[in-house]
Amino acid sequence: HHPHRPSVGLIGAPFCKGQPRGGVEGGPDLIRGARLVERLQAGGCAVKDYGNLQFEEFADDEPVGVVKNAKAVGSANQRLSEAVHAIKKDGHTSVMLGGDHSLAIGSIHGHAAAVGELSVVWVDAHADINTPMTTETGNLHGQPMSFLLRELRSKTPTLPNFSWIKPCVSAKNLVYIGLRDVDPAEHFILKLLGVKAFSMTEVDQLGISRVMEQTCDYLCDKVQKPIHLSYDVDAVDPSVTPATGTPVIGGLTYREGLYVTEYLCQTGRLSAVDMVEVNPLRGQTEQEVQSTVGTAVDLLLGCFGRQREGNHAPDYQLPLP
Ligand code: 5AB
Ligand code: MN
Ligand code: MN
Ligand code: MN
Repeated sequence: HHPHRPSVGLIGAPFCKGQPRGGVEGGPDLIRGARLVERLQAGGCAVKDYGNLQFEEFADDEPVGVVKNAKAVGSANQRLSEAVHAIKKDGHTSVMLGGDHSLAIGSIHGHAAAVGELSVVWVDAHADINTPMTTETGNLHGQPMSFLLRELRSKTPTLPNFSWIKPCVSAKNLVYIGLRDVDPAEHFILKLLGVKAFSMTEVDQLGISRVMEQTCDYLCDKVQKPIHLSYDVDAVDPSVTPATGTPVIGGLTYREGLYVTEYLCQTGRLSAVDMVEVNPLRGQTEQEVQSTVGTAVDLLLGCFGRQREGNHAPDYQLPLP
């Protein structure tokens, strides 16, 4: 492989209990089936596939207030946290294939356990920062950031199987891109904590290049921390990624979505990536599923050095006549 390309440690998390719609557990194998590993390798990356995690089932996973499947989500994320921790200790850039976005709890927790302070770039139509007290749906895929932020520690009750979680992200090290469906309580929390957020309005105002410039100026200002990119495919417009659980009109174009990954790649600090919420059962047609999965793969290739201008190996030799 090319020495300047990172090695990728791939972990599949076929988990759906952070939300009510079946199918999202098919994400990891579907993304692998679109030849992710082969295409990363063709681009010069070394890839180690750690396979799919298996998760414990709970017969007695009663709602806690309105919050659903807490035991299953807590347990799955504890396993994922340990897996991502190990992948980082093995020296790879971690790639977690979801599964629903509640998995960001374990992925970010395990990443932070291995590297210490990190920056989080959260690309999503949604802020996923409801607490168990503010959630209206009870779905934990709308709450992961509330368990990870140090500033929200006193605002979140400890759910069953969540006691292992240590909040490990500071609000000043979090940037959102692509927001366009934020609940009132979430909007209050973003303002309360002063979280940096580029909603679709800012993407319209500034253009994606200045959004990324400002994202990195903001995060890079301080020490050069590793970056965790948590990419929800619903950040991209549903005309491009329709096969997802909570599509919202007015999203990033394919090109804007890809630009985010290309830009973060060239910082050289991308240390872990989540690709979540690909749900094959939410596509109306085979074409809708293929467009969603193909985009997810392209976004991951963008994270690992694929450029639209083209690429060639450092040792490329022009064939002679
Ligand atoms: B996703 C909503 N805010 O809390 C909630 O897809 C939607 O991981 C959450 O971003 C969407 O249920 C979760 C209404
Ligand atoms: Mn090579
Ligand atoms: Mn999300
Ligand atoms: Mn979302």
